[in-house]
Amino acid sequence: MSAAHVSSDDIRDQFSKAMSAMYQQEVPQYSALLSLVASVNEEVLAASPALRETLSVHNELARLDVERHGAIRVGTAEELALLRRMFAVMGMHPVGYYDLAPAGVPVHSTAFRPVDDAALSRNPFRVFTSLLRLELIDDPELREQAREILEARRIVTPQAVALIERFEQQGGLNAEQAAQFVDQALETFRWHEQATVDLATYQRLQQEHRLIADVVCFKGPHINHLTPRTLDIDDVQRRMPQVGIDPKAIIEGPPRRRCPILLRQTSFKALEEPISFADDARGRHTARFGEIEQRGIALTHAGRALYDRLLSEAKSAAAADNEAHQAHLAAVFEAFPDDETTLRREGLAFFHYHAVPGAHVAGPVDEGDVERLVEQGALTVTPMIYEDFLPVSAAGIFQSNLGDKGHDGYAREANQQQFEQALGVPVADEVALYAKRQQASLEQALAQLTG
Ligand code: OOG
Ligand code: NI
Repeated sequence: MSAAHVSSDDIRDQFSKAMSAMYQQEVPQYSALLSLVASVNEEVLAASPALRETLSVHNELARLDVERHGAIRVGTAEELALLRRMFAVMGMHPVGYYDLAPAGVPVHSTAFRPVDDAALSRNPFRVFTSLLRLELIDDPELREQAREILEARRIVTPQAVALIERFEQQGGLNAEQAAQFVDQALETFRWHEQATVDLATYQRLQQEHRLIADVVCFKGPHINHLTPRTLDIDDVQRRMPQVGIDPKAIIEGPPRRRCPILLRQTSFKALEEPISFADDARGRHTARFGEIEQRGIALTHAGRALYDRLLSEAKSAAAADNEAHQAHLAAVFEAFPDDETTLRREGLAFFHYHAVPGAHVAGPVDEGDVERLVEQGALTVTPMIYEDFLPVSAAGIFQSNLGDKGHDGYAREANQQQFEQALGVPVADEVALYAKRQQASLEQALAQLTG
């Protein structure tokens, strides 16, 4: 990157802000959700100076108000591959593979997100991106029709394509090009109230699966939700109805804990919006919603296996409402250690290590000395935040927006290889990324202590 180039982190920051402004304008209820989240966050901070202090030490206060993620759904391999190149301009790379077919949603997905410490701390904006699995449409004629409709559309403007190519050739964009890129990239995610198909086609696709109609019948992959970060998701869930927002029934993910783990999410139900069809018929489409998230510590393979086991244990007794669900979850999750030291010593979660400024130890030290150095106060440890998604939670979010008429699970196998072929590159392994960052922080901290 030359000095004249804007950093990808800055482009992502500009883009996420532009996307938020566009979505607030398109979906006023989302603005209402943002205000509620802002009040709850302020109240939490006012009530807990200690939390404010921790957040400010970890440089978290400034980015509390930036959206944490959005989601889109695309129809073809070519679209997915082109968006991969678009997101790369913003320093967002495909991490993780999520198979939603078992939950009756005919897509598989990845998250485009920043990967290194500096980029994540600058702006962690990520986009959960799903690829429709057309092969799951049983009716061959409908499948072919959907394919043709998708092949005829262009979801990225020619100007954006040119700027992506510019970026790839030059290794960066200058300020003017970056601003143009943000403007043009935004066009891909805009809502179109005019469907590209006639009413009958829409209905046939809708009948096959509501999600298929949503992906196939429009000019592009409209952003279907954005998600701010809250400091108290239980409070936001409780208060949504008070501001006229209809929340989904339960908060997805782990229960409330002293040491929050992974990711908790809830959303408001998708709005019914007026649309018109190519034959001038009028109708309504339900796709767009708002979501909130609260993130906790990233788990190792062992921690994740324990989480998955407890979650499925808890699921076998599905609860009637959120309060009952949370109480039941909390009881089952008593088996999950809930203090940082145990999580670390048992290798259940990932941490950042820091050398205490001014501390010095006579070397050599290695990883076997970590416990002793922490006890001596030479090393400090902070939780590494989970940056990814959870397939069971994602399925719950999808399903809450698909109405009563859910779909049985598709029996077809997950097909990461097919997804990666469409994407054009393998997805990164999220657990390996956390492990690498933890290791790097430890090596750096030990080097500082003995340096
Ligand atoms: C994506 C649903 C999943 C999440 O946060 O887990 C999701 C979609 O509806 O397209 O956004
Ligand atoms: Ni989401």
